Amino acid sequence: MEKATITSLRAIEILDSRGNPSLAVTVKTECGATGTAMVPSGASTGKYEAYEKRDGDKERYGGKGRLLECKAVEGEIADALLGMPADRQTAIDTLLCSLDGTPNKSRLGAGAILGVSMAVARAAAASKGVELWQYLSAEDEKRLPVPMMNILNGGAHADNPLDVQEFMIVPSGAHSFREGVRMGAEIYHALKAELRSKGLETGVGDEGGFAPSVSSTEEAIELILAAAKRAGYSERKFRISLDVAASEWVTSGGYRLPKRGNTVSREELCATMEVLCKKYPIFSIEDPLGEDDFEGFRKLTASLGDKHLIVGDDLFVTNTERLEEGIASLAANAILIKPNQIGTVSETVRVIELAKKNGYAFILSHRSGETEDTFIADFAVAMGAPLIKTGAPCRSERVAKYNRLLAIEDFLGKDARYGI
Ligand code: 2PG
Ligand code: MG
Repeated sequence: MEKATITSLRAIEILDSRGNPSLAVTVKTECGATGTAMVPSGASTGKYEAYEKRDGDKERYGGKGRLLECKAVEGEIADALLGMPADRQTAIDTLLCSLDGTPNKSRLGAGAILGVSMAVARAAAASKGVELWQYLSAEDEKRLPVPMMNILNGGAHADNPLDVQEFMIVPSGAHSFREGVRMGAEIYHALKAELRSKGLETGVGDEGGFAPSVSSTEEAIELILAAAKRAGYSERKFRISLDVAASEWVTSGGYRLPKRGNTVSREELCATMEVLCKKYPIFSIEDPLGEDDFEGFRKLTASLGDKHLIVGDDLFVTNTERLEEGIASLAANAILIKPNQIGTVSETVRVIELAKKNGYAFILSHRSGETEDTFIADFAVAMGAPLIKTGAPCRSERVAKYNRLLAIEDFLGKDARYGI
């Protein structure tokens, strides 16, 4: 038997950062190497995402248990994978997809499949005695992604009156990842002081950003600008990114802002984005329109795309077919990458390759329901990702990814490149 031959698969139900069940999968190989992976979970999920299978047993975790997925890992999946070499990632991921047999991984569950796929990669790296980012590495140049830190939360991630889901600080003018992290953290703390000085709340939302009782997008941006100033950073040093998560707003008559309650048309929404980009140092806008509105994305990309990233998250759901549709229709110029939207490591790599080939920027991303797993940090470096969004510099499930990247940067020393 080869060193990397898979000898056991184990899955246990664990908790994510919202206290909902997730699962941790552990793969062991012949040489004694192990790899464990934990899967995340979204709140503002796209309707074309791979299917996250929950038990539906109301007696346990209100129906959100993951025992069926754990059973699938230790049963059907283990039967198929035991004896296979863990370092054949593509073959294993293809096998997982065909074993499931559905287009959205709904039979075995995307959590089970992704958990196995990531744990296999980790076990293979361990069996070779290398780090995960080294094992998955697709680029010679070693690049640390620019962090997009979500320091002010709204939408489905907070109970405040803000309809826009995420307000991120992007330390684009930093010279290294660690300097970028420092800038983000300093602005985060200055934002806390700014909120206090205005008598606003400083409790945090699901991704660690503050969730004050403000309702207007402009007011939220002004607070961040004031915080950056308070922290001593000029506008040359940073930019601001938004995730509108507008799929959450779609109604038959246009877009209904769920918290404010008013309905706007696609054209009005586009006009609002154009005004924001004129007025503020906006770097990117994610999901400014709904997940089926390719035409709206095309229009906005035509008007803003030369200076801004228009990012498809729910629009593309890390899916090559949907990205191909976007490329053909000139919709968006960047894609958010979330491995659990598609369900295997190899499929995620394929969509990144497609993005690179077609000049789309790509951003590695966490989910709002996370664990301490740091797979996406290693993956970002391995893929040469220019950007990563993984929440505020607050809450350990967010900070774990930033801390992992700090360690990788330290390891790389002067070989580490940083910048968009
Ligand atoms: C998003 C994500 C992550 P969720 O919309 O980009 O920030 O949120 O995981 O809830 O889909
Ligand atoms: Mg999003």
